[in-house]
Amino acid sequence: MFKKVLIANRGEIAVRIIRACREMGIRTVAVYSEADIDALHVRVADEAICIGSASSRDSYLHLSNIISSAVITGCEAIHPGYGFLAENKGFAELCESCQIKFIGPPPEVIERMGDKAAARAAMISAGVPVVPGTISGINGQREIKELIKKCGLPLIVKASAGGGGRGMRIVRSEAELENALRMAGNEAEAAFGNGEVYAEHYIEEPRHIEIQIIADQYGRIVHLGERDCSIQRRYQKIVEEAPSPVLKQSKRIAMGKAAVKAARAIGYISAGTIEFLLDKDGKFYFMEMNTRIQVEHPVTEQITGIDLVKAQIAVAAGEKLPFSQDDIGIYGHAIECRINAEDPDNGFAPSTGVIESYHQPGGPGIRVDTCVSQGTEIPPYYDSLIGKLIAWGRDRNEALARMERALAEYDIQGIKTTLPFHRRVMRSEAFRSGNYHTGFIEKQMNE
Ligand code: MV4
Repeated sequence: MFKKVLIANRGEIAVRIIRACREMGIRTVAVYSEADIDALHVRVADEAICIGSASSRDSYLHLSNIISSAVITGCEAIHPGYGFLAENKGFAELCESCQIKFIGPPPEVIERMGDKAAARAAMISAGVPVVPGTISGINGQREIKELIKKCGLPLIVKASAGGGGRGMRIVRSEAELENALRMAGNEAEAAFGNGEVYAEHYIEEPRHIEIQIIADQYGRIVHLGERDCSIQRRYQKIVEEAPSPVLKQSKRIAMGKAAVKAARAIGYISAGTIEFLLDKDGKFYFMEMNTRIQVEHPVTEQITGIDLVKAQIAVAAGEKLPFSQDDIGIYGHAIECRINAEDPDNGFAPSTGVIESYHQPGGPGIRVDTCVSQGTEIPPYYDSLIGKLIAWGRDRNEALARMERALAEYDIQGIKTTLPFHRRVMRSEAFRSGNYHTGFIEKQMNE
């Protein structure tokens, strides 16, 4: 096992990873920007190194400063968390060339899944269901009629380098297609320096259901069930739950098998997530693969009892997965609310400043993963996620009741947060019934 690991991240996920390391007897090195000198991840790590000024580009995204910090402190591995360098192939390669283990999949796998058209092509070869559409990226001469025949209307044009909803265009009539291709291509070129786009049939009001997998170096790949992440706003997840309130056991098994097949086909190692769209007929299609630990991993941990971050570190250190598919059980139900420093009454605008008073919930079935407390200053430079509230219950009703109880206890003063919005979501008929889709927030929560 590693003796010392550097955590190339900040916020709640850095704290989460440091906790896993401590339980495993691994020493930790935090890195921080000048804006994070008083941050919790700096305080709870064994050592900490300042890597640059507040701007992410000069600190948490600064490859050489981070690598140098790992080298001079004698770290054998780097955990990138999510965001920042977690899906940066160049960073994973740099780690490898410095004989530092990158806690994540091989660089080629990061690259392949980062190209959404290439990922789609890989899934077709692997026999994993994808939405009808183009085989790979489309460039230059695009045959409009041919595309419509392949995809069917409505269709969606996506950027190969995109993901998470950036650079997409929905097309409802043949007349719109040419313009959409050009616009999406230009947008993608400007945003990613890569104008390649591809097209798929557009599935109306789908559910977003993703399967967590974990794979070791010896070919053992296990899935840990699904998370339903259909409660999103502008492609940002807000609430996640596991298991999905609508998935039948036979479908769960089929999606788990498809996810394992996908992971095996691309030589996946580490923790990863296969995202699927589920249509109204209950058919599922591969959408994207995320090659990192995700924000919403705790709901899976709560219902399986598996510590995903510890498992991820163990397989990176060359250990065999200590459990097989038959050992995985699903116990009860978990819901996660993302607590963002945003003002839901003002278009979810980021809210910065000092937390004047802070009281967090506890008690049966409640888990809070956070990096803030009374007196914490929320800087304007980074993601607005300040914590995650996770409720577990023996069934969905108990998890929901605990979540409502915990949301009522949670009190944060001094900045605006998404807490009031979550209280409304939990009260809504659509959420309570479990019968919601990815258009829920836009459709139902507009007062
Ligand atoms: C789709 C789709 C319907 N059909 N692809 C949005 C984010 C990006 N990861 C892909 N997205 C979608 N792709 C096809 N063929 C609908 C969405 C989509 C969506 C997906 C997941 C969660 C929320 C969403 C909200 C709007 C659209």
